[in-house]
Amino acid sequence: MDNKESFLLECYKLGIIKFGKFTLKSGIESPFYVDLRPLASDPKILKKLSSYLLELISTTDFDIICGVPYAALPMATAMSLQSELPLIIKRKEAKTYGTKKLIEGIFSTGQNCLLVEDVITSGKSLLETIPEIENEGISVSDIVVVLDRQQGGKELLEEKGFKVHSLFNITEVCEILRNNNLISEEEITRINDFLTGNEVNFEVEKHLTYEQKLEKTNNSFAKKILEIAIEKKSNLIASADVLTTKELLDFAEKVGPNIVALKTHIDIITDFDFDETILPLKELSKNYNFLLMEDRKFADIGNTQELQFANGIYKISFWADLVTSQVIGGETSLDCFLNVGVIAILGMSSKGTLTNSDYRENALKIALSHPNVIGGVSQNKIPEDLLLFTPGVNLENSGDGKGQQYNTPEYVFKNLQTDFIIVGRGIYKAENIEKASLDYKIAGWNSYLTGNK
Ligand code: S5P
Repeated sequence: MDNKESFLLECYKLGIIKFGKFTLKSGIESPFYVDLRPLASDPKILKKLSSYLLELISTTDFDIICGVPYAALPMATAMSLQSELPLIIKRKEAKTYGTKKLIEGIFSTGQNCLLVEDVITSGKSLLETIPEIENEGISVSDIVVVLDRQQGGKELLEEKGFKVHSLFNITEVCEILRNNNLISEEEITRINDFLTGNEVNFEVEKHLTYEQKLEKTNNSFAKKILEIAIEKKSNLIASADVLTTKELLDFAEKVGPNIVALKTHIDIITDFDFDETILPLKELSKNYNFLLMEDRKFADIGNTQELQFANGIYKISFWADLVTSQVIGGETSLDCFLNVGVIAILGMSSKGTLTNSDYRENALKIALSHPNVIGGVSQNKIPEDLLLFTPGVNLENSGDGKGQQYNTPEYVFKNLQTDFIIVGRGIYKAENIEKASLDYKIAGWNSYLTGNK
């Protein structure tokens, strides 16, 4: 992924572009809406943006810099700080008292001003702004723009003799979002139709609710987790990546009321003892009504997996309601999992994972062909016949320095249409575990409700 692409993805996460049906200032209905103002609230992003914008031009060609109010003001300020081009400020309206100035700051006649704009649409607002600057004896030859909506504005200004340097256009943005599975084909079609002047079909695909999924499934483990979700108004799975039986049981007690399932890596419990660890855990799962999901990620031939599933000290088949399994062993490797809901690992959240789109597609075929598979773990959308479980969720961090990559609950429900979020350190490392689990429960549930409106 090149730097510009990953930069755009960082910006996208701040919610700068939305897809749906939006009425623009002109009254036109647009399938996307861009608002770059949130960029200014993230100083690191604003700094990077400023560097990218400055790369589009040669600063020595200009004497001063000015942002079109308001969205471009912080951008122009950041560019001024970085390039040392002096900033002038253009008011939206002239003051009605005092100096009645429209342009504030220090400038002199004949200076060449670099104009900064966030989004260019028809170009009309720039064509109104430029004469107001030129009236002060300042010349404008170049405009840098973060995003060109490709609605003729750039061409119009270029016809009038201005050089327009844009960092992204909407086609590039869609391409990057498509490569990262963040935009659907329908949304792309709507945008293309909009840009080429064709009629836009705004009908949106509806996602199935938990109730509808419950009605559709025949798998008893899928039914169970959906019933719990509906009853507890939760789609939260807490990952109990702790090291002792005491910690595990304490954790289960604290998060129990807020979760649909507790995910374990049972082989990291240093003092594991079936009676001491599993029996009380099972009791807690009954009392608080949550499932036990053993994240064993089986990855062997069917026969070995069968042995690993039922034997050894962990005897997973005796207590787990759900297990995760890789599908690397191929078609029949999942047949050994009986009386358990299988969650297939289709795509991983870690940086550089080998689960590329080819792998995911083949893994999905295997998952879909097995009635014991209730869903998949993935960072990408999957068909609604399977439940989607998404780890790599954290409200505070974007990574852990060890390859984990995080998204927010809002992001995964909106963009991946996930069904269940899996949260580990966001909860078990929190100072107040009960509160953290409640916060994630609420964030997950609200994001689900928003996505199903
Ligand atoms: O792709 C994956 C699949 C899984 S199951 N990425 C993951 O992080 N997981 C698991 O989810 C991982 O093994 C860990 O138990 C949990 C995420 O923990 P966190 O602390 O990063 O939230």
